[in-house]
Amino acid sequence: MGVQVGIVGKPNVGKSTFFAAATLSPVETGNYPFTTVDPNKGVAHVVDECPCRRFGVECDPRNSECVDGRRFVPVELIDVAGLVPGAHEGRGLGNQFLDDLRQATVLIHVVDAAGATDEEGRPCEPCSRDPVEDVRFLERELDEWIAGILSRDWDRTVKRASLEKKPVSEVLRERLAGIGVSLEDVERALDESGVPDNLEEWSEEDLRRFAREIRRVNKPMVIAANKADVDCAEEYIERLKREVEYPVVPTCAEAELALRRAAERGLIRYLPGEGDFEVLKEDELSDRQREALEFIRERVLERWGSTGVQEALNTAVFDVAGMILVYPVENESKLSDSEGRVLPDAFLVRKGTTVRELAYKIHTDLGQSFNRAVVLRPDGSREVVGEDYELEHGDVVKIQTS
Ligand SMILES: Nc1nc2c(ncn2[C@@H]2O[C@H](COP(=O)(O)OP(=O)(O)OP(=O)(O)O)[C@@H](O)[C@H]2O)c(=O)[nH]1
Ligand SMILES: [Mg+2]
Repeated sequence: MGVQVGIVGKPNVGKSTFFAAATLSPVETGNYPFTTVDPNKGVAHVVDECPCRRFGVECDPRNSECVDGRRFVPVELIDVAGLVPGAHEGRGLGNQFLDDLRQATVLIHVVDAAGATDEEGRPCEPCSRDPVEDVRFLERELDEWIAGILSRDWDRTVKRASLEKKPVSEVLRERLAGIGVSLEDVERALDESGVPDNLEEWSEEDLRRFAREIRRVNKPMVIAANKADVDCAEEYIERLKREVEYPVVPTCAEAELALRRAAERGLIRYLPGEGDFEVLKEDELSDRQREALEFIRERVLERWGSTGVQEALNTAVFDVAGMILVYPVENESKLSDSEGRVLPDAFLVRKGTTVRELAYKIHTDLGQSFNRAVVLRPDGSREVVGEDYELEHGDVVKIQTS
């Protein structure tokens, strides 16, 4: 499965606006197939410099898009139902919210940096609700949810495990398999939480501490401080940056949506992530549209550098989830696949992935018959590497079979 990004937060903070903006195609046509299975699931993109620039070639992508030397690589985005306090006990759309999150690789927690919605997402006096509170509350809900999954039938599980002499990490992984927790996640969380080695000695408090670490390793998070166009946002964003352990990206989802829509209609030239746009059809703009665009330029782009939506996605996938992009090719000199498509695919893999693991991801046969690989450089040099070579972000690599 690919990378799944979950958009979470209390009601009314702008999750659906963020989702709508991020899933509007950033480019004219998508040339890879995708179908929307669910209204709240869609395809968004992370963006990086395309290697075509460094190599001075013209690319012909298949699983992604290249516009002006920027490579747009698809990821799955989920608009999760608004979370209210007590969700883990089933309040609001509680369980649906949590179910939606099970397979998420990383979360974008959208908060209202205008401070104009209370803890349940109801409108309140602007600048009166501290978004740091919302971060704490979401952490608590997630922790309770995970602790709840762990503690179901706890005594029986512990007894059985000790009879069967099953390793602790295996027992815990099985319990948490439904939320996509790996053995590696469990081992890291065991390490970080410092709980007893023997499950029979775990107190209620140990279980919670462990649940908290699982959340930190398995559902890492970036904060999208949304509604950054509103007056008191600046102050709240500073506060968030000081108080929380996650990256904080100021966003204005509404502006991103307006820009992408205008670009889609050919009214402006705008690429997601950029700090400005260019009006293409001045005479087709209504006065209201012109005003809205001016507002976006002054209040959002000039103030924050961009709308932040693209930056939030990139930060989530690259910095927080620790993914990198690599480009496998078959033909070394042309940097193409067997059909002659230049730099056809961008693969999102975890940092630390070896070149052999990449081969397996491309095709089981390729993994099995792997012999060595060649990392190609723009200056024409090539580095022959063995199966344990850990891929680096941006690597263009040819896999050789025996
Ligand atoms: N000022 C401002 N308002 C925004 C921004 N993004 C969204 N909004 C407004 O916030 C309100 C809520 O937006 P939604 O996207 O529906 O919020 P949500 O989080 O999906 O809400 P639920 O689905 O109820 O959980 C709408 O009135 C949006 O227009 C923004 O960047 N700036
Ligand atoms: Mg919504």
